[in-house]
Amino acid sequence: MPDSAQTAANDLAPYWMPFTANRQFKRAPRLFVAAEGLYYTTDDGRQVLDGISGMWCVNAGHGRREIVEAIRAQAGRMDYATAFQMSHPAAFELAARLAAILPGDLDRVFFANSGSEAVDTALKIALAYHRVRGEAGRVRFVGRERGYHGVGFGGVAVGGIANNRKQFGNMLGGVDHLPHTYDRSKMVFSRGQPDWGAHLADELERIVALHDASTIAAVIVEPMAGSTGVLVPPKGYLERLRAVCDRHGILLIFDEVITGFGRVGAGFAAERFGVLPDMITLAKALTNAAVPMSAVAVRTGVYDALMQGPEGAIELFHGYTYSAHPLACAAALATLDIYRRDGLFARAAGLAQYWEDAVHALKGAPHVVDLRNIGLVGAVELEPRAGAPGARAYDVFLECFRNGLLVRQTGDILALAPPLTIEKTEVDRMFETLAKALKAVG
Ligand code: PXG
Repeated sequence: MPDSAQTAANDLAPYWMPFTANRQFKRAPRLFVAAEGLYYTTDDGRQVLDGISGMWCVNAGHGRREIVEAIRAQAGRMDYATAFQMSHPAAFELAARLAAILPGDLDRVFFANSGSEAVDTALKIALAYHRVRGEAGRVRFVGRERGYHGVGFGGVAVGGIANNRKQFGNMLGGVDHLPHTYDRSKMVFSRGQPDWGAHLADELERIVALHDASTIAAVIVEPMAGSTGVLVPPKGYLERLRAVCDRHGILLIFDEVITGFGRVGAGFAAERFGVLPDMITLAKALTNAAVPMSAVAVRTGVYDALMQGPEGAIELFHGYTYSAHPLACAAALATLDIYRRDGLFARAAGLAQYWEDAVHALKGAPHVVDLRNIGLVGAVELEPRAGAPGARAYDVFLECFRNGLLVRQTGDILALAPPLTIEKTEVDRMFETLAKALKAVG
């Protein structure tokens, strides 16, 4: 690197990092400079096993040539075309390909660029759907405690994370929350779905009774809560949520930004758990994270309800400059090709038992108070250090990083979600590194 570029790279001040302790990070930066397969290379030349698939998104592993080539070819052919009153063939092809693999009649697809935008889009579609059907009073949303739905004003409001609101207040009114589904005393060390907790879905009946069904537009949940520490849905819970929504004409939205594309042991959580929502939000692994892109898949009935009025009228006043961006479409199509050709969803499902055993082998390791798993997702929950919530898990995260493993720390929980291409030997390596780190950290 020329001297001037080196100096610029060394000046860490200008970059305001997202969801990061900026001052702490900049005192001891951790930088990746390359990625291939399951491994990153750090700026000091070390290999680090990607135990979290980037951030729940690189499901096919890093640096897939087919995806890189598809992006390169598309960029050379046509860099951009507006999505408003114009389009390009790959957008239609991608929507059709998604419709073909999504469960049920989730066959209409709206494109955006991030999970947060997909969530905003789904919430707006829910409002528009009820309005066009003459139920304009349905303006309330129901989310869930410990839910994460991105950082838009809608997403933080329906989300159930106080920290994401306390700096900004809650600008979207009319939101209520279901209780989260985690109770350690009832489900500690459950393998897969806990047996206890289906009844928590009935809390929706209480919320409906409180506000009246005629005021509620939609319920939004992550089928498996990812960001707040891998909360696997209790057996029967999602089914009951669906039944209550049906009873009251409330739309059910599954936020599958994390769970989509093979992560939980099927193509989608809706499929894995056998519950069909009215909308699904997707992002992350849609393009294997190579280009930002998200989508909302909508059941045909919801779409059809909005195809009203004069044919020349815009049916939904919503969209983004980069909706269905050509580079993102190219990346997504190449990604779907890999998922299909390599059978990656089935591969992940096939590895899930081995993974589960590896996760639960940490039982009895220092500080471990709970272990959770579903598909190729795992969580290790630690006893917090007295008076210092999160500190112990952060130290484990650092220790793992020093020893060549990237995990995700959230509070006192470590989340694990490797690329679906991982081999058993690398699963073993992940858990050996983690076990050593747990012993090393006080
Ligand atoms: N919904 C869900 C379920 C998510 O997990 C979003 C929406 C927002 O997506 P965007 O693309 O706007 O970031 C997410 C994002 C973590 C972590 O620590 C999880 C996410 C993002 C960053 C960190 O688990 N998920």
